[in-house]
Amino acid sequence: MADVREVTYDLLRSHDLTTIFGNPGSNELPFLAGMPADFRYILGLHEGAVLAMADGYALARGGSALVNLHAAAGTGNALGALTNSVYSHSPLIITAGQQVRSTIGQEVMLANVEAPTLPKPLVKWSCEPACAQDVPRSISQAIHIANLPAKGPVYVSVPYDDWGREAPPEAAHLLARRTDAAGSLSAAQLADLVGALDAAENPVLVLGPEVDARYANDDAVRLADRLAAPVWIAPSASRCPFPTRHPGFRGVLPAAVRGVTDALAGHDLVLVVGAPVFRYHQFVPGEYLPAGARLIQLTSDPAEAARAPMGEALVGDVRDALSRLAAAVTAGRRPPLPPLPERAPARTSGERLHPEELFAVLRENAPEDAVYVKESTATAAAFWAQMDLSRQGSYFFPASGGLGFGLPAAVGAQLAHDERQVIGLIGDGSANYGITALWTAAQYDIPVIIVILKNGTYGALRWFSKVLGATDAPGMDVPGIDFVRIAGGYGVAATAVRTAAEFKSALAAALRSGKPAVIEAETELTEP
Ligand code: TZD
Ligand code: CA
Repeated sequence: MADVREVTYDLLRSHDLTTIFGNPGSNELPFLAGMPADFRYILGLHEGAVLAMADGYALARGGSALVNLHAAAGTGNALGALTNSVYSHSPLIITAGQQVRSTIGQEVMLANVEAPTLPKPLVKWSCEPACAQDVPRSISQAIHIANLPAKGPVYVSVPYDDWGREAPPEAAHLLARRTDAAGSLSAAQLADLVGALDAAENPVLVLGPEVDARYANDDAVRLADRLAAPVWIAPSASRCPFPTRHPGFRGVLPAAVRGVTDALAGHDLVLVVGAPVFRYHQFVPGEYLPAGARLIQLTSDPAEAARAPMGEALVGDVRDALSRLAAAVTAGRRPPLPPLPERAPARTSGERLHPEELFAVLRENAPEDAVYVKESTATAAAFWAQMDLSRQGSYFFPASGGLGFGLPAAVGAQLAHDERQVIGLIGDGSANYGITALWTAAQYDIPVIIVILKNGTYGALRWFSKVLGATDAPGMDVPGIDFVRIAGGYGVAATAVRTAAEFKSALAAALRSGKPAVIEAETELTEP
């Protein structure tokens, strides 16, 4: 008879979860000992990096990822990173080792007291199975919950003496279980929506991360073309759902109430697809919508639909909705939009490399299908001004705003992508939260390129401090960090550059090397 551990490995294999991102402890060793040969273990040195690597892997792969943490301490270290997985709807299956079942109540060392409560409210679901025999079914339940809409992370705590117990025969059914969502708009809902779009004088599309996550970018382009409507990316963009050189592309909406309303002025219908309404950041109160505008949101997430402060919402699959809308709306009601004006040349500054120059070098020299994981907060405007992104899955940014995602997520994304170069664009502040992922890149030979934009300060906070009138707050600068030596210490080749020409040649060398590389670029401070 198979034991709980064997059945669990079979179950994980049946869901293509054969990569384990983890950092082990005593509670996890009984599960990990004798790991089957078709599984691989990716060791991260801090659980924040472990979780963000798994997240990057899941996002790039368009699937779920398995994480194994050590009890409460390991879970606690991962929670900051987990805030991003909530808002990127990453179906992470997080397991944590627990002390021997009969000793948890005594609070022995490394017992995870109230384990299922610990990761709340960040996880969609959490549990510690009621008995060893229910471990495989509980993990199966976790996997299905994580992957059904709205997707999101889940957590299962497993006492380590459970693994060797006999599994019940009915656990075999779990290996064949499949669940799938079937949330399409009804014919009547579709007809209403088509009617609204056809009747609108001046409709606008606002696209969010779910469009890119559902590989619906081309459907969005078809809809925009048929409507000849402009397209914005929803505020606080964590992905890029629309080609940035398309005639309709207008940029990323500002993350403030008044900024959104001003940008959408003149539109009578705002169709928001695959985004919350809205993820604001700066508090700039005002009217939530331009006068006379109707807002309709399409999302797979009932919570996103319910918590919006205005508008109507339809909950269902956004890809299905976009492709059916694109086929059904009346084309040719407006003349096609003219091509975008030529891009302004990259800004320069006297002394230091301007981020726009750096991004222009990337645009011209990195592979056209490169994947960018960005976590440099003061360079948002520079990035969107200079980059061309045209493909699905080309851009990832921390979805909750929690730093420590970017560098490890770039490593995880590169692990998922044999065929696309992943380039991390990481601030000299952000880099530190997940820096240990460099060691994982070196040890597992993951050829990610990490560009560290070194302006010596928490640039976005410098800008925010002006917005909030708090310019004399302490703790806003990060001078004196040598990333070349840090990267070298973790086993990753690194170079420092100061000019666009130096960056161009360092980038070319990194691309040629097929090895992980860090490029530290001294850059000018800019505003987001
Ligand atoms: N800690 C965590 C975990 N997440 C955060 N978002 C912050 C602190 C606050 N924070 C921001 O929101 S932006 C920022 C901080 C510290 C500055 C990041 O600096 P950077 O990038 O060097 O990475 P820029 O380009 O200089 O802004
Ligand atoms: Ca910085």
